[in-house]
Amino acid sequence: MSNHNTAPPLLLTIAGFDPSCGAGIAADLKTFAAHGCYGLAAITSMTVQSTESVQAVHNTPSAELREQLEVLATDCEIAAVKIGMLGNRGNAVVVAEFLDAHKFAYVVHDPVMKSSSGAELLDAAGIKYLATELLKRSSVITPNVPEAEILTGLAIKDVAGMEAAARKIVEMGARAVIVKGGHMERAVDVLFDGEIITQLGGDKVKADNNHGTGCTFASAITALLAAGRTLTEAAMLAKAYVTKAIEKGYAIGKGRIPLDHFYRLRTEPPARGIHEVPQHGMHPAAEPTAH
Ligand code: PXL
Repeated sequence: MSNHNTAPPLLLTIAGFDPSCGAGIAADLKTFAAHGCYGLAAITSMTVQSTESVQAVHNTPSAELREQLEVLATDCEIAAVKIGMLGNRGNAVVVAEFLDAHKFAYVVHDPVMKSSSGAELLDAAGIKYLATELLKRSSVITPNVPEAEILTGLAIKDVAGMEAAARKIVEMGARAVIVKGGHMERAVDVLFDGEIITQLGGDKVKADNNHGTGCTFASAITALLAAGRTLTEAAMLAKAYVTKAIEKGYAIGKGRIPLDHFYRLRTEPPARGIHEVPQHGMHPAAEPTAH
C-alpha cells in the first residue's frame, strides 16, 4: 500500500555518537524531532562515555564517513545540515568536500573541540583546517567562548571580547557567527551576521552540570532555518528552547544531566487508559457519527 503523506524537512547531522545520548547525534535527532523535522545522521566518531566522562574516542575512517554521506545525499533531499564533532582532520576534509559537492541551503556548524571532561574531540590539525577552510562553508558557526578563543587567538573576558571575536571569525570567512556565553557570568550570546551585532540575552539556568547544550542549540537553529526563520529569529527561538530544556532536565546517571528535549510533550497529559483509544483504530474525528 502506498502512502502519500508529505515528509517534513529532512535535516542531516554529521557528528559523533554519545551512547549516554545527552550530546552528539542523539541530542541532534531528538532536537530535530522536537521541531517537527526528520533527522538523518552520519557518524564521524563513536565515543565511549557515560554521563560522568568520555573514556575513549574511535573516529570513523574517513572513507567510511564519505560513503555514509554520499548514499544519504543520493537518496534524500536534504533541507539543511548540522555539523558537530568531527574527530580529526581527515573527517573535516570529507565534510568540506561533501558541502562543496552539494551546496546545501543551510549549514550550521558547532565547532566541537573538547568534551567538558577534557577529552579531545577534534585533533590539532582538524582545528586548523576548521579555522582556515571549513568555517567558510557554513551559514553560521556557533563556538562557545573557549572555542572562539582557540579559533581567533583572542582572550575573551566579557561581552565586548565576545563581540571582537565574532567580528574576527567573520573576517576569517564565516558568513555568520554566534559566540555562546554559557560559560560566562551572564548567559548572553553574541550574533554577528557580517553587518549587525545582536546580543541575545538569556537567563542563566542551572547550566553548570548540563550535557549537550551546544549540540541542541545548533540543531534547533538548523530546524528553525529549514522552517523559514531568519537567523536572528532562529537563534532567539533556539536559545529559548535550550533554556527550557535545561530547566526541565533530569538526572539519568551519576554524572552530568542531559536536557529534556521533549519537555513540550509533557505539557499535555498522556492518555489515561484504554477507554481513550478510538474504536476501529481511527482518530476520533474520523469516527462515523452515531445514527
Ligand atoms: O558536547 C560536545 C560533544 C559533542 N559530540 C559528542 C560528544 C560531546 C561531548 O562529550 O561526546 C559526540
